[in-house]
Formats: sequence, C-alpha cells, structure tokens
Amino acid sequence: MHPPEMSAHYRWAIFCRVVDNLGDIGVCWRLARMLACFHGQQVQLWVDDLEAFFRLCPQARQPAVRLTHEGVEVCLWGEPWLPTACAEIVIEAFSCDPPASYVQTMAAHQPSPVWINLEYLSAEDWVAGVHRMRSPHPRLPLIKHFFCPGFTPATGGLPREPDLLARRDAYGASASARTAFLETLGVGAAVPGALTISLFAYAHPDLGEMLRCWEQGDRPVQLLVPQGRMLEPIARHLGAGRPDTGARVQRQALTVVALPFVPQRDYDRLLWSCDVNFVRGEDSFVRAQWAARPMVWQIYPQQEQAHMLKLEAFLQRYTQALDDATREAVVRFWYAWNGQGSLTAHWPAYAAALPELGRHARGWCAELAQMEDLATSLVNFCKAIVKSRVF
Ligand code: TRH
Repeated sequence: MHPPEMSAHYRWAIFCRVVDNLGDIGVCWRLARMLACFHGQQVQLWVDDLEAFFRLCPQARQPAVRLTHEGVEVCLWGEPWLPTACAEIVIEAFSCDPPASYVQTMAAHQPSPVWINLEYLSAEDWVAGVHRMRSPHPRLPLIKHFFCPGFTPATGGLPREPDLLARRDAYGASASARTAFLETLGVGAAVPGALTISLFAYAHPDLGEMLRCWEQGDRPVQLLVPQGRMLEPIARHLGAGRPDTGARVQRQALTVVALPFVPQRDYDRLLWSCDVNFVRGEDSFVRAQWAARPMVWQIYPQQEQAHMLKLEAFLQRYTQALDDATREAVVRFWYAWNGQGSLTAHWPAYAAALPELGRHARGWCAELAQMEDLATSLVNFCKAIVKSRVF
C-alpha cells in the first residue's frame, strides 16, 4: 500500500443507516476504523442502529448513545436530530441521506465540507465512469462526489488494512494458532481429512439438498456455521433442535459445528482457517478475497434479478485467468448457490477444482493488493478537494 500523503487531521463524519443485515455497518465501521487507526483522522460514525454495531463489536458494548472505540467516536443517529458541528469531510454511505438540518449546517459552513456518497461495491464496467463524479446539490451550494469501491485502479479500490496480509500469512504459518483460535470458537478436534467450510449465507431453498450431498460424499466435510439465520434450516434438516453455540452434529460424512457469531475483528481468522468460505453481501465477500482461499459468493438479492448482472460482472473478472473447465466449475456452482441451477449436480466439479482454485485465489488476492486500498484512495481524493477549496 502507498502511505497516504495526507498528514493533516481532518474531522470526518460517516453516516450509516442499517437497512437490513450487517453489511452497511460492517463496511462503515471498517472504513471508520481504518481512517482513524491507519490515517490518523478524527472520525465520527453516526449509525441509526447501535445494536447492529455491537453485534460486530461486542467488546464496545456499553449503555451509551456516544462512545469511543478504537479511536472512532460512534454515535447513535437518532430522531430528532440534535444540532451538531459540521465535519470537514462528510461521508454518506450508500445514499443514506444525512439529516436535512445537518445538510443545512454543511451548506452554511465555509469552506464547504467535502461530501462523499460511498457506493455499494460492484464489478460492473459502469463503476469506473461514476467513480469521483460530481453531483451539485439542486438548491444548496454543495457538491456531492460519488466514490465507488471496485476491482480496478479506475475505482476507489477495496478496504484493506495495511497489515492485513502479513497478519494472514503469519497466522497461516502457525498450525497452533489455528488450533487455538478454533478452540476459542468451540471447534474441537479436527475431523481427519475433512474439507473445512465456513458458511455465511442468506436462506437457500435447496440447502437440504446441499447438506445431503455433503453427508453422502466421499470426503468428510466439517461445516462451521456462525450463529445466524442458517442454523435454523440446518437444524431442521438434521432433525435436531436449533444447535447451541459449540454444538456438533454429525451425519455420515458431514459434521456441523455451531459457532458463536464471531466479532468482526476475528472473522478474518475464521476465513483463514477454512478450505472454502461461503460468504455473502459485500464485506464478508471482500474479506474472503483477502483470505486468498476458494470462496463461494451469495450476492445480496435485488428486485427483478438485478443482482445477477453484478454476479456475472464479478465472475467475468474473477475467472478470467482460469482454464475453461475450472471456470465452468466455478460459474455453474456459484450460479446454483445463487438460485440458478442444481447444487448437487455442480458440487463435484467445484470440489475437484479446489486445488486449482486455491492457487487462483492467491494470485487474485495478490493482484488486488497491487491497487490502492479504499481508505487511502478516499483520503487522497478528499485531501485534493480540501486543498482546492482552501487556496
Ligand atoms: O450482512 P450482509 O448480508 O450485508 C448486506 C450487504 O452488505 C448488502 O450489500 C447490503 O445491501 C445489505 O447488507 C443491506 O453481508 P456482509 O456485507 O458480508 O456483512 C456481514 C458483516 O458481518 C461483515 O462485516 C462480516 C461480519 N461477520 C462477523 O463479524 N462475524 C461473523 O461471524 C459473520 C458470519 C459475519
């Protein structure tokens, strides 16, 4: 990573609405933390659902509507909005519309704050055209800039802590670190020869079919499932009650272990511990790429199947360097995991391709790591605007 040129400390406000799930706060918290910890910025994170934040950061939990954690001031974005001093850089995550009175304060501020709309991640080609685009406010003297994370240097890049890959490699070099970490999650003795899979997903109508396939497979599968909406249907399939954290249920070749919901700072180590990671949404999807292991992505479903275009766009980039057979194995299984195609028909080819996919995942990760990371490109972009407004 290139160290940011900006040594000045600016006041940042990040606005986050938790629409559903954990991706909105997952991305915002990660970005806020990176700006504070690695770029020395003064960051306020306004979130309308503190519970969602505490789920990711249980160690920060306290009965307060404002707290400081890892150098970030985390504040409840409550209603009504109380007058608050304006930051120099305002990030509106995913078009969440900061409070109207805060926008008025921004308009009255001299010089105008930098206003960024941080977009959702997409591998589609249009992203490069929208990234950094200016959008003047229809009435107020304010300009909003679109900032798009992405997979090419023409975008804002991906969130990546500067020490992430070194920490991953150190962890990977220590079998005892892996065993010790998995023990903290209640994963007991390893199943000999097993394929260890982490599973984080939305509901899937054919999940039972997939589980049966793993039960009946030649290779043992150890399925690690953090607390969340997957455990209920898995328990139903297994004919068990909802497994408590630490519960371990075995059916033929399949062993399911119910994990706690892992704090976000530990989730990487779960991904680094597995042979295959099933991930979803945005943030876990990016972390699985930094884990440099085979992964299966369940994209956040949108109306009228709009998400399938995004899936296709990513697959086109991700599988470009693969031979035809391996590409087909990935594309077919990922489509099946996203509701188009048979999971059981396509799992064997995907499983057979895993050694090749492991090599590929390392190459893909190394390529992505050449790009400037999201926080650094944001800092450099905002610095240039601040400078142009002051002088
Ligand atoms: O929760 P998600 O489905 O979030 C989605 C997407 O962001 C989607 O784009 C957005 O529109 C929608 O939310 C509203 O998946 P995502 O993005 O992977 O976020 C999950 C977060 O939870 C991520 O930061 C990783 C974290 N996590 C843990 O910290 N511990 C865990 O045990 C697990 C399974 C996840």
